[in-house]
Amino acid sequence: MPRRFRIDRRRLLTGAAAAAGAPLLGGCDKVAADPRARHVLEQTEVLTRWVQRLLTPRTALAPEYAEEDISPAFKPNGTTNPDDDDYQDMVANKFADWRLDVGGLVARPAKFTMDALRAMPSRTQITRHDCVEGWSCIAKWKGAMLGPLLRQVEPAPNARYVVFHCADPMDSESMAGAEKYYESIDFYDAYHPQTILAYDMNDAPLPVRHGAPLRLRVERQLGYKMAKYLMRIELVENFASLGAGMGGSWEDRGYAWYAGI
Ligand SMILES: Nc1nc2c(c(=O)[nH]1)N[C@H]1C(S)=C(S)[C@@H](COP(=O)(O)O)O[C@H]1N2
Ligand SMILES: [Mo]
Repeated sequence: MPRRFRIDRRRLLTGAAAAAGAPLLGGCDKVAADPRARHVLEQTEVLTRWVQRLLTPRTALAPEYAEEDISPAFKPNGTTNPDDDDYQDMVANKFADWRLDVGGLVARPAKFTMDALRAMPSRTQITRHDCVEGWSCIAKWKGAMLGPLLRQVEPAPNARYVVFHCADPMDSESMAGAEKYYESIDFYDAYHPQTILAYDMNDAPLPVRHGAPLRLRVERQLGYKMAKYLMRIELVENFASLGAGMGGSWEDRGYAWYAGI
């Protein structure tokens, strides 16, 4: 178990204790006087995450299904064919030149070919994808487990989040500037056994509409966290330098960063 887990576990318990005590104190002033509690109260989202994690074991798996449960037609959503010249060149070249670039706060930055990823520890899982828009589909996913990949690049002690940079430009009507889809998760989810970088869907290479050549599966969260068209993974200490600073393209537009289900 990585050391980070033990640290976060302690933080989790401290935070939950502060949160649980908050309503009993009656007055907000008292709560606000405790810097730890104030921190919790200022971040309701962090609180939700803590409570959820207290109620479900950290290692709990998302439900898995049988082959016969697989949806005959899995709905593609969001970007289904990135409007990006570099990406289209890769499609034309069958992704022969594609590499997954892993860097940021790591001791050993690396570029992974698809062959290298396919040779890494993998997991296959039949899971249900829940989109925030209200639909669900079940599929079988196979991919490289993110945990072993991260251990290989050696996260720096101050790395707190794993950021996924995608190939597709976000529609910039709602926000200024040319920005590409990005998402982030913390190390709880990064080291979760069902968190994989999926290259196969239903026993075939991931099709373009579902994120070829590689997409994230983070099974205990909603669909928008599952970044498709992965190009680069970056370990960071915070989100300040990314987009509008909320940790993801949809988060920058008001969605919750922690989308637990
Ligand atoms: N790069 C990228 N990843 C993305 C999206 C996107 O538009 N671009 N849409 C998200 C949303 S909202 C959902 S529900 C799922 C859809 O995945 P699917 O196309 O395989 O159904 O991808 C998520 N990941
Ligand atoms: Mo979604």
